[in-house]
Amino acid sequence: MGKGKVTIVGAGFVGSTAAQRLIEKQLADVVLFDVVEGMPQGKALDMMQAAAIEGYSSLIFGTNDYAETAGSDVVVVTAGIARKPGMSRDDLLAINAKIVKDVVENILKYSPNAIIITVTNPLDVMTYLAWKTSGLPHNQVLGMAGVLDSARYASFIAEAVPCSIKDVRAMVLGGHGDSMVPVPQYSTVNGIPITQLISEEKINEINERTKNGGAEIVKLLKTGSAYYAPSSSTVAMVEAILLDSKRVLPACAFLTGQYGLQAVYCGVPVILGRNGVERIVEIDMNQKDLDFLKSSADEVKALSMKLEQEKQ
Ligand code: TXD
Repeated sequence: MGKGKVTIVGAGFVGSTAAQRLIEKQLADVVLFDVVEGMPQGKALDMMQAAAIEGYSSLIFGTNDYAETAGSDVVVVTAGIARKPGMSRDDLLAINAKIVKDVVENILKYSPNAIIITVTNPLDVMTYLAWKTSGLPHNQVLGMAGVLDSARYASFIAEAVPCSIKDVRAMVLGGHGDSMVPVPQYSTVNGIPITQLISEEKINEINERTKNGGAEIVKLLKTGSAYYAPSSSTVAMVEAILLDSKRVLPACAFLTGQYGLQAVYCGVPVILGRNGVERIVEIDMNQKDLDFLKSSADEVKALSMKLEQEKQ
């Protein structure tokens, strides 16, 4: 495959940091879109000038015009507002729904066959909405959350053992909210289950910290939410798609009966390649975790329905 084209909609903290990581890795040329006039152009110019020192040859272009996004292979949607202290991800529902719908409609005019990765919160519902609005096959519309939640889990595991984070493989499934499901039995240090390395009490503590990982950072920052790890996570997904590398990553994907869940977007392990979600991997889970996954999916479904009712 030749050099790809990636559009990032929303040139805020997550969007611009993801753009920077993408061009530094020379994965694709990037179009950075935002509704704020001049801002994406300014950031893109700044990053283009950094290329003289960093030595990357990917191009980045900032715009307020959707026409410039034409022919994108992958479109990342980070447009919206971020959480403020005390706000839940769901408080963002109505505002961000309007934005995401508008973004997807415009993107499709110029890139009718793109793979869309949503990042905007509340993540699972926004991914459902993006898919509904797009009319695309569901393998082409997915959301970023599990990679981030698993990265947070991995960092807490490495700290608790303690061991190199390079050897940690962590798994967090479910919705991107308070009901996410860290899965210790599938989390390992170089193949060794963490249950053999960390006490049950400490694992429970880490699980809770993972679930509140986003809120912990929001509270510290006071304005805005996390963006370094979120942008890394997004770029890992874009990379797997552009390079068709078939990585197994947790992502928010449309379920058609897997895990006993029907017609809902939820975080599960998937195989990511050039066609987006190429397979949903069903792993054996204990009943307790399956119940958690189901209630997490039920919450997403309830919010998606609330959104549809509000539209009417
Ligand atoms: O795990 C995850 N999925 C997440 C999600 C991790 C981190 C952040 N998460 C969510 O992503 C967060 O709750 C927000 O909903 C989005 C974006 O977070 P970010 O921190 O980047 O927010 P910013 O800095 O406020 O950037 C949002 C940009 C800003 O520049 C706006 O001008 C722009 O979105 N915006 C728009 N762009 C295009 N089109 C429209 N309509 C629009 N409205 C706002």
